[in-house]
Amino acid sequence: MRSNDTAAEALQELADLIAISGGDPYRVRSYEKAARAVAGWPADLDSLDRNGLIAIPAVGAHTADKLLELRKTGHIAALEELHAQVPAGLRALLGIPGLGPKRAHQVYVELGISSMPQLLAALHDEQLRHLKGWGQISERNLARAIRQMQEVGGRMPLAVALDIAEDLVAQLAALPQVTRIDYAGSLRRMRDTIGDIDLLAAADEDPGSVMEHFCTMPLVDRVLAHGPTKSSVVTTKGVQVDLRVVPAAVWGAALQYFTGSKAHNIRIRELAVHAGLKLSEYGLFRVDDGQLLASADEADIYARLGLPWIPPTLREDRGEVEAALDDQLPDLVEVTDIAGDLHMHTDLTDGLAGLDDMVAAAARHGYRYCAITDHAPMMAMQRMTRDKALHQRSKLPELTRRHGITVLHGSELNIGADGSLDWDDQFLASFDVLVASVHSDFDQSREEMTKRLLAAIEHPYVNIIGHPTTRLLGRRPPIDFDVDAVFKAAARTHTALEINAFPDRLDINDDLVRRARDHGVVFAIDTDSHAVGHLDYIRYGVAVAQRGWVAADEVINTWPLKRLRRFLAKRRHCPPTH
Ligand code: DGT
Ligand code: CA
Ligand code: CA
Ligand code: ZN
Repeated sequence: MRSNDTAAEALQELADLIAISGGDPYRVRSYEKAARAVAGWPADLDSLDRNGLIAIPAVGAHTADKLLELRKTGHIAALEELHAQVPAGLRALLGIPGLGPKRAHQVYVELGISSMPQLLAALHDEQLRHLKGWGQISERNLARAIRQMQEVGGRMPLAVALDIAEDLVAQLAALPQVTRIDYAGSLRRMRDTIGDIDLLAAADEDPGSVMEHFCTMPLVDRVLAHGPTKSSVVTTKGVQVDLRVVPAAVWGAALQYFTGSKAHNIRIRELAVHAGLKLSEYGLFRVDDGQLLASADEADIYARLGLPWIPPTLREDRGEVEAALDDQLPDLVEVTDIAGDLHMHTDLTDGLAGLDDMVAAAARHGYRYCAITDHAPMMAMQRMTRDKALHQRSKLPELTRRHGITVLHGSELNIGADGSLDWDDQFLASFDVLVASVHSDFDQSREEMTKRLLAAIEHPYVNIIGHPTTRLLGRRPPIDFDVDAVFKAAARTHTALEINAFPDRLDINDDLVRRARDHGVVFAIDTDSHAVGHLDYIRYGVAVAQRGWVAADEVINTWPLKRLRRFLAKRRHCPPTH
């Protein structure tokens, strides 16, 4: 983990614990802001001296000293003190949307609740509605929020699992006995949430020592099983990791087997059986004489079954085996196909980095273009104005020259409860690109929500619908709307749907992407970056697109600038009819 992430986590925890213990809200906010700033800061924190730390926005002298203390001693004394005061289970309750630190403090002080089971019991007994400032509605909302959290179960977001897995893979790869190492399972298939992490290593000499090393790594909290070829551990963060060690000669068969999905493997094994073959994690064998046909290389196994290699992101038994048999596998979009990011924020609204830094970062990614899409005024907390937008626009030509990347001027509009948008149509027409998103009134009826989205899609100046379902993994369910009606309208009006790559959004998800494709919708894979480092999230958006069978040509931000501009300008000449 980057030292910035560790530090941000400590600051956020400090903020949470001060809030729960009823401390100064000003201090809470300032630690929260500092946590976000540190996480998004491009330079490695460990490389900065005290002045360098203070130069980070929202980090003052006081916070800088805390960060230095953390670096020197490995902990922050003030945080340790709070740990001793606040029951461990209480902080976990903060993760429940709608509870928040104030109410967590209240339920702890007034009802003695400091864990999820206690909270569920209090909900069951209808105790919460009687607390000051609550009532039946708050109680019902809390119950609903908890149900939503439980639906995600113990699964973690893809990005969290990938960070841990890449760290472990790098550590194990350093062992001389390990000749190959990779992650398999749902992680290799890049599902949006991951149950547990499956690692596969090849080692011909002393595999036991690889296991020994794995089970005693510093980030291991508990060992669930420790065997000669398979071990399972739980990390200090509560994540289960399985490691299997196999001989290099069966690497391909084992990788194929442990990548899954189970449903895909069942289909593949059926094919084998029909051909008089037997497939297992040890290889592909002929049934009659037991002859081994393939095992070292994954692609060989598919080839021996008469199939092209099937990309892991497709292995869900959603038609990929039939498509492979017919030689009709899609030519999937790849990260290297992305020519620009069309959804980026700056510190003019709620981003952390300035305009120049964001554009420079997009240029460093090798993009040919990017769009700056700061929030529009309807989100009142963003304090956007027409003048600010125009001033921002005036700086773009110079940035385009300086960084050698075309900077489009956009905005992320808010789709109001009635489907209306920010600003007047004349002003809207002056932007290069407009993203429109739902940011409020999530609880509308299906009819209202459908009408609302259709209104935005029908608006001739709206190019992209941002994070269309507004879901937040484990925190907010998707909004409810008539998916087919919305996708049909998007296809007809040439309005792209966003595949938002931000790790806790991944919105729309793979199933919806697939369904939108069937309607002929085109997509924009965007990061919704609020900091320089967020541009790297593009890989998660591309993974969702691949899982939805999307080819590069169906993604508007793979297109050359000229074609993109034609798409964006398409309906600008016909004035809105409302
Ligand atoms: P997850 O961990 O819930 O996100 O999903 P997976 O797909 O990683 O599932 P996991 O960890 O239970 O197993 C990893 C892979 O191992 C799975 O994708 C396919 C393979 N596998 C595990 N159990 C079976 C089984 O009973 N039959 C078959 N064919 N494959 C299995
Ligand atoms: Ca797994
Ligand atoms: Ca597993
Ligand atoms: Zn948004």
